[in-house]
Amino acid sequence: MGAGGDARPGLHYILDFRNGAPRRCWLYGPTLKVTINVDWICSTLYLVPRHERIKVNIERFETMSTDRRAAKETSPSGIHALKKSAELVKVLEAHQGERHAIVMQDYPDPDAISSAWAHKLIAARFGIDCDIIYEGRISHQENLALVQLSEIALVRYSEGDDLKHYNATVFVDNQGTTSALTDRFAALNIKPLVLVDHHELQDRITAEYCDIRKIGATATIYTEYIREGLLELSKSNISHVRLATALMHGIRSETIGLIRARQEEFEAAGFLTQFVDHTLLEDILSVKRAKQVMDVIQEALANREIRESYSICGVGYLRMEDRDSIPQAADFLLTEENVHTAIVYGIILKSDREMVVGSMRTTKVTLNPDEFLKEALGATEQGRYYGGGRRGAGGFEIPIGFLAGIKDDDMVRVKWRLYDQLIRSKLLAKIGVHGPSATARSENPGTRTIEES
Ligand SMILES: [Mn+2]
Repeated sequence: MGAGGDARPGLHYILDFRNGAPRRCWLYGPTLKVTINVDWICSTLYLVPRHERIKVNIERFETMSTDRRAAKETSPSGIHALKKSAELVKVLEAHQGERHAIVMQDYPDPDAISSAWAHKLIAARFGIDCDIIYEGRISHQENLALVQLSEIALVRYSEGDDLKHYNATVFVDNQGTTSALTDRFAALNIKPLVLVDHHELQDRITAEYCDIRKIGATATIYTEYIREGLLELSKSNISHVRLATALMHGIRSETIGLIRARQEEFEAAGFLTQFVDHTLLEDILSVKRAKQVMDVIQEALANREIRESYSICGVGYLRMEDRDSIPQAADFLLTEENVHTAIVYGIILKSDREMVVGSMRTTKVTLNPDEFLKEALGATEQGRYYGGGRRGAGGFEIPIGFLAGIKDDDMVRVKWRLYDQLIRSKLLAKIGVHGPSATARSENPGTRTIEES
């Protein structure tokens, strides 16, 4: 049984019906002579008895699903027509033989890494050669473990690398706002072809194929593509087992170990579990925190300010390698009783560039991190927001232009205090509290890291 890449008009599929609507559609083999078209399927499939499997010859590739959440696609009967994976097939088919760059955010997480990998394997079936590329750094220990244990080939861009040989870009788990590569590719006039993400719509780039959903993880979307036949996983294929493990890790890490998972994530995890290497997953998850991360968490704990159940902390200067300790510190602050939202930020030194980088985590269901950060921190003169997010999490990056590169100790301290107070007051204003709090705070955070760097 083949699927996905072989999906072409004139080939045959089995439709698996549940609740009267087809859930899955995959290639069966050219054995039937019946030719019907997709419109016929759309209009008559509801008459097919439940659980009945029929073989049909589809004139063009089209899949349908009841999983789809997009309200627009819901028919009056509550049955959704699934077109996204079929649409992706068409786009990939039209670009056979090309070379694509799968662009991840500068600090890729398991969701991005696993989704990028899934895309690479899917695209390979269409004769498309993909490199998974990022510009920043993989610093979170779990992510390093994921990449090393799963032997995922990633390309880390360094200044001067040639990007011209790519025909198009693919953005997964980001919409170009969190990757320095976005501008580099734009400058070379290399266009985004595919955009798959679960963050709020960012309006930065558009692509020929877009699938942006408010869902727990991008890995959930790619798992759905796989389930719909774009890649047939096999337990005996080591890279498939690793991919399934990575996707499971991606989904878990985006949903706090499935605690925040909704139906889509459970369905995806349920499907993946048959292929997952549980020992490998345990190895990835059992990685310990680095000392730097512990130090930043300590800093965050010591200096946090709790107002109206928001726990806010600036942790001072950090080396770029330790950037991932910011979200980890935010995760940690969120574990405190009566805290529903944690925001941690610091100044990252990246060669001679500096930026304030922050992470937000929330368990408050009515709080939209994307809106919160956009409203609290605003946008650049070009209208580009400093922050953004998705359900439960957000982040921001504020470049320090003119004030960057100051080496004098006193000035460095003044600069930190300035940014710390500025950001804090903007966040507090958004929360709706003003004035100083009783919480004691350090006047001199983070100088240890600048000495070390
Ligand atoms: Mn994600």
